[in-house]
Amino acid sequence: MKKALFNIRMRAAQGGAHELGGEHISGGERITKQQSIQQSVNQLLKKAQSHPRGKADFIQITIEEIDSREIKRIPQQRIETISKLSINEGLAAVRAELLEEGVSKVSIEKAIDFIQSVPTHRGAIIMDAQSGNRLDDKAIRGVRVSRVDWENAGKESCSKTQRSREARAIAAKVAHSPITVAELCWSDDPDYIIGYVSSRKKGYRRISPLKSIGDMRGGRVFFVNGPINLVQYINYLESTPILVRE
Ligand code: WAQ
Ligand code: MG
Repeated sequence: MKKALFNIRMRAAQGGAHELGGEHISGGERITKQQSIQQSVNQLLKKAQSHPRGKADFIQITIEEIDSREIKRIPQQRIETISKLSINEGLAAVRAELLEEGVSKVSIEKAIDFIQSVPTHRGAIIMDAQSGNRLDDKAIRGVRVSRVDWENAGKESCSKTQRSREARAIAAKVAHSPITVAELCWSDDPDYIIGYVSSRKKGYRRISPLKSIGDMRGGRVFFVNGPINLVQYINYLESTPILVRE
């Protein structure tokens, strides 16, 4: 018998729904079995309701069955930790890692500028790794990576490690696409100053600090070498169900 799996996703905003101009507070993704739906919904609701970015007045939780035959299982990435003493040194490490991935200096600066700008986007932007031009047309919504989780999700412990786990699941899915050159991310949560550079070849490099406590700016950039099939790439990121092996 085929075991049904469900994708659960949450988005929360303040000042109304995102599409009505509300400010993004939080989002989350789970893939769970039928019997764990309630637990996952509770976890995501708790995340939305007790978020350091502020009080959400719009929360949407979507539950969708996914065909377990469509699910791909992929390996997790190698993790490296780069800890620096200052934000400037942290950002210098980001620049060095991205240069090694073949991302141009122009693109690197545009990506950092983008993540340091407001308003915060709900999803990621897709950027040409050479020109630094933004390639997607998703405006402030950005591209939301969905349908991704750890293979044995639901067993995680505290919320501190949970944040890194969620980020590593997203990064593994993004890096698994041959279209992705590299990803740059840091949190938009004011209490979390660690970010990462990730790629299929070199894995997941946690880098800190990339901002100061209290800073609400953060975001994600996926670098690609153009021209790409944008529709196919976004479809993979949003819709292909992926479980990351522990
Ligand atoms: N798909 C695309 N972009 C997303 C997604 C998603 N599913 N979720 C978040 N983003 C974008 C969005 O612009 C957010 O503003 C930004 O990324 C940051 O999201 O190992 O917590 O969920 O300790 O705040 C890095 C962990 C944590 C480093 C990153 O991101 C480590 C984090 P957040
Ligand atoms: Mg956040």
